[in-house]
Amino acid sequence: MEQQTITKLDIKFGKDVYNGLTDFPKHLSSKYFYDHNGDKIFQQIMSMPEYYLTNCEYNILDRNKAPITELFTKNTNRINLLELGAGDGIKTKILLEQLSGTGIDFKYIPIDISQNALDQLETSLSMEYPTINVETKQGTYIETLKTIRKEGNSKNIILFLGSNIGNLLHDQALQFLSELENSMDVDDMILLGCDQKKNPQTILDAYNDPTGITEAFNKNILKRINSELQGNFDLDKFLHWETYNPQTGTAKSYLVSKEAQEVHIKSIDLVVDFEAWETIHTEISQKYDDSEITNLAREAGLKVLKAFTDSKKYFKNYILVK
Ligand code: AVJ
Repeated sequence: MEQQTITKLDIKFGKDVYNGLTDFPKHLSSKYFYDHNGDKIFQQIMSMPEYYLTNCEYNILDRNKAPITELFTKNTNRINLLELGAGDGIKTKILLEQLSGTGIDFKYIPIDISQNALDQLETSLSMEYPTINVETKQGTYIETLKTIRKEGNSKNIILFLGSNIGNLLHDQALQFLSELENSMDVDDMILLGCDQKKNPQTILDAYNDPTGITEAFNKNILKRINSELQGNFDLDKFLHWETYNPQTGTAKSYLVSKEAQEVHIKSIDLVVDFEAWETIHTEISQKYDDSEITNLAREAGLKVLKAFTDSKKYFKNYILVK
């Protein structure tokens, strides 16, 4: 067998898995869904009819690209478009194309933890929009943001789309927005995509598709533990379970052990015992309303300048400023 090099990331993954599976109740972080396989499954999720989020945001950006980019380019002749967790960039391309038409001097700076995702994005952009100035940055969001120096009167626009903020607990979201605020000058802006509270059934359906794509996504974390940490999870012995609490707006994903079982994870030297029907909590997907976003922004030292939504008010994109 090929010699595997152990990277800093493997060590962090191992530690987090160890801590999560020895805690009570057990948990694992959704940030570990996204390896090459997880990225592919997430692409499938985005094209499922039940997963309304991507389409809604696409339509919001497409219908409002003129006023949005007008706000971006106000009082400046040069902008940096910084995107946190760029993914495939399909939604961002709407804004890039619109900005190209304005003749403003701009640079697109996608920031992602995955070099692979950035390489793919760079290739597709260079084919579709060869004249756009792109500079990819590999790293974690806040640390990378801090390294970006502005020149002259350039303005930073931070894109945080897709309701990715929903994966954070309230305190983490607040901390995150405060750190963004800290990196901003007066004219800088955030374009934040937030999934909204709605009929609870619509939300449950988005995270509970009958074809099992979301189940495979959730279980990908077990698959990664098996391949990267020498675990022996039997994926068929767990089921995917989704809950939504309409009072708090929190959707939660779990993996539920169908029977009492013992799992070995060799590289972190761990034996994990599961009772029958014991859970591993894997993800939260927070849903918001306007007053929650207004309060969250205010607590972080920001204010809502404008909000854009779709006809059903399923999803909103907020412009936040200092
Ligand atoms: C990428 C975090 C926005 O929470 O809706 C999709 C991930 N999880 N289906 C979400 C996800 C299950 C998604 N985000």
